[in-house]
Amino acid sequence: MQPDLSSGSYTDLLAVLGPDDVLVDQDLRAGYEVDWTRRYTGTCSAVLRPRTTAQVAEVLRICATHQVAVIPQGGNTGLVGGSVPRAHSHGPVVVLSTRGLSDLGPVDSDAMQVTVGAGVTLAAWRNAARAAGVDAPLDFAARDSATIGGAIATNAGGSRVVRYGTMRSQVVGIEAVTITGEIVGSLAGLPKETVGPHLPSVLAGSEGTLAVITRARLRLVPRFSHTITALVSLDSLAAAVQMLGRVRAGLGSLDSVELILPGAMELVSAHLGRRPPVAKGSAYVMIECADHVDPTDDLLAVLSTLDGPEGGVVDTAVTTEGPSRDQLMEFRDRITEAINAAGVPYKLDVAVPVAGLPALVEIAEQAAVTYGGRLIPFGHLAEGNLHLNYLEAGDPAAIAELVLTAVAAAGGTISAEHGVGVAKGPWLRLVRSSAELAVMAAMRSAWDPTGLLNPGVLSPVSSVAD
Ligand code: FAD
Ligand code: 2HG
Ligand code: ZN
Repeated sequence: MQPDLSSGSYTDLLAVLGPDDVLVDQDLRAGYEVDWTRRYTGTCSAVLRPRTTAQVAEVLRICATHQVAVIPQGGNTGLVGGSVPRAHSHGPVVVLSTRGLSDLGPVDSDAMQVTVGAGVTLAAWRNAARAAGVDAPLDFAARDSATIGGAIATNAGGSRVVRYGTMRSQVVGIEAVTITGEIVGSLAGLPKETVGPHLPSVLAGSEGTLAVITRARLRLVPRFSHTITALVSLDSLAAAVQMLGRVRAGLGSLDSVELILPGAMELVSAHLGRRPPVAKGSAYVMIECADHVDPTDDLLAVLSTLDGPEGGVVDTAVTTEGPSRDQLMEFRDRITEAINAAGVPYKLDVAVPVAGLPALVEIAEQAAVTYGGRLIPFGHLAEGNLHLNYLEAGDPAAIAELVLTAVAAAGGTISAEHGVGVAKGPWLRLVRSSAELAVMAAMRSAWDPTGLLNPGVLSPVSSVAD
């Protein structure tokens, strides 16, 4: 149970937001207090729902004055426990929901940019872009709930990173509010600006520990009229890695290269009640190409070079736009949903240089055998990014220690796109030296000297049980 807000802070917050946007009743707070996976939960003293940047500034000023900890929350689809209250904390804590910051500006077709509120969803960003004949460069399955602020704060990735990079690369301007209520940043949208550290880059991946992001100026990309999707089954993961080089070199229209390993394919097939349209393999790769001219022949030409025992291709299914493509894509898009339907997962989101993927999957399987759990592996092949989900994990900390140590030894990262949150804190030491951790801590205290913004997140002392 969290301590109540002091009467002074409560009265001040009510004066800024009004009673409908200061939620203290347990029933109203409940949905903000548990994460999407149901693994991370805690209680807060109140949920605050500002609708403007000025309100965010006022709210943060009040929290700083009364020493109230603040957990920024967007769509609450984060997978590392960073957007919900901790089970244990000292002093009052509020969740600051940014969903009310939902202004969507006009698409600037000349600059190929748009300014959006932090609470705008990825789907709304994409729909606005498409209505203007262009597109959003980032996409993933949580698109209807995940927000722009959350995507920047986690430096989210998704399926189009091979073509356009992570969220960090999409932000050409940012507005944010510091814990003392100062509004910082610029929304001018200058793709080139070299005047010291680049604020959008500083805040990308900061997970709500430096400032609350309120608006962003985002890059847009061409909307292609032709899309083709292929699902390829292969006889080994090594063959999938080998295929990656060929498709990257041979396909200028390459939009995504996603990986599904058999444990994940079996689970999602059962969840969808449909078998995949290709023969069984030891690895499945979903390739998407998009272009202004039909890329089908290019894709088929590259795939034909992989036929035969050397290429390791077992079977291929190809589809263009329409219901059959949507159905094919569900085998990748709905894996996370299928996992959640089967239980409360323990998730590791890691990346290694692509050649190290087969060895890593073996270690991940070994961890399941040794410490208990059913491994559901899939991910983003081009970035060597594996999502290792463990259902009924016996000893999550031991699984993490084994897998993350191997990841670090292979030159990889303990978080590719989901962030550190409270889930990965104890393993930061594997990929950041003490000098680097000291610089991170100094930077954090420069922004937030009394440690009120998202305490416990991105911290080497947080733990899985937090
Ligand atoms: P939240 O979950 O609310 O918050 C995430 C973190 O950002 C927290 O630390 C929070 O404090 C901070 N934060 C949120 N808003 C702000 C703000 N305005 N200012 C400062 N800090 C803030 N992620 C990927 O990268 N790639 C994927 O392919 C992907 N697929 C997913 C599929 C599903 C089905 C689900 C449920 C999740 C998936 N995710 C994926 C994870 C998640 O959607 C992303 O991390 C997303 O960026 C989180 O956005 P959010 O608005 O839900 O943020
Ligand atoms: C994806 O790539 C997401 O689908 C979610 O990053 C990964 O559920 C997961 O582990
Ligand atoms: Zn992912």
